[in-house]
Amino acid sequence: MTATPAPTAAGSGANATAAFRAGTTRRGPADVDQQRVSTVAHALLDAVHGVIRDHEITYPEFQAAKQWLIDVGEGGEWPLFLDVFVEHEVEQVAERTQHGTKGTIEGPYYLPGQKTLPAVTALPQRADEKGDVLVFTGQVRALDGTPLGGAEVDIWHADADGYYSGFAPHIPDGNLRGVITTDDQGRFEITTVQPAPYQIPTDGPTGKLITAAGWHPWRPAHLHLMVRAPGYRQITTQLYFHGGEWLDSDVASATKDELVLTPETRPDGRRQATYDFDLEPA
Ligand code: MBD
Ligand code: FE
Repeated sequence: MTATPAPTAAGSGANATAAFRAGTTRRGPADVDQQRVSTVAHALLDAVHGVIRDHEITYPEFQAAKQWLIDVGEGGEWPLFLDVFVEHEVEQVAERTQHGTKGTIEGPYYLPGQKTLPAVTALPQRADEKGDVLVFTGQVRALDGTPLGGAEVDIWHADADGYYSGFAPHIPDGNLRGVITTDDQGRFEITTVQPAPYQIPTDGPTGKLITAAGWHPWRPAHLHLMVRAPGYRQITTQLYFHGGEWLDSDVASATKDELVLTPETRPDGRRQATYDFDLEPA
């Protein structure tokens, strides 16, 4: 049987709700001090009230917004919506205190506990995995240049059709995901395939808002990474591709000039890209 891969929102954006719940321990506790809650909740409501006044929101519009909010929750798309339209601002605040390699948003499709792999490796992939071969090399080091052997490069990315394993039912679990340990010089060489741009599922409430507003639903092609070493602050980031479509208009507003790879085509036809990660002390 040849099924055309056509994951619906229920098969991707919605699954991110279960993945988010499972990740509670990884994220640490939020500040729930009463004064903090009161200040932030007031500021948020003030902002909403301001929009209503400034744009003279009508009753039908208010009720349509209420229905849409209900739909996002019932469709399990809060992680998708919030990571696309809000997370970048939280990350910008975090960035104020971060040195070394730039971070960017995690997004909704990280899954912990993937296969551990040696410094020179290929990511788990299907025998007939579609797409151009991409060899991603680099070095993990401290801010002072010390190579960090035994560091972890936790990588995940979409396939050549733009779908993520664990969130699209036709892809085997763990596909194009892995946790690489660097060699004693902090180096790694990961063979994988070039990911495609990612399209926000158009059949769910997030996609419906995007369509209703006449926006586009695309993220440029990207690799997701967490890079960690004991005693250093973990970096969560993404790497993009020079000349890639949507690089200048990411729907998730998560690109940064410092995070763009320029792959070279080797004589054997494979594309090779290099990026070094600089971690600051924890
Ligand atoms: C993605 O692949 C992604 O990286 C983000 C941030 C949001 C939705 C899908
Ligand atoms: Fe992504």
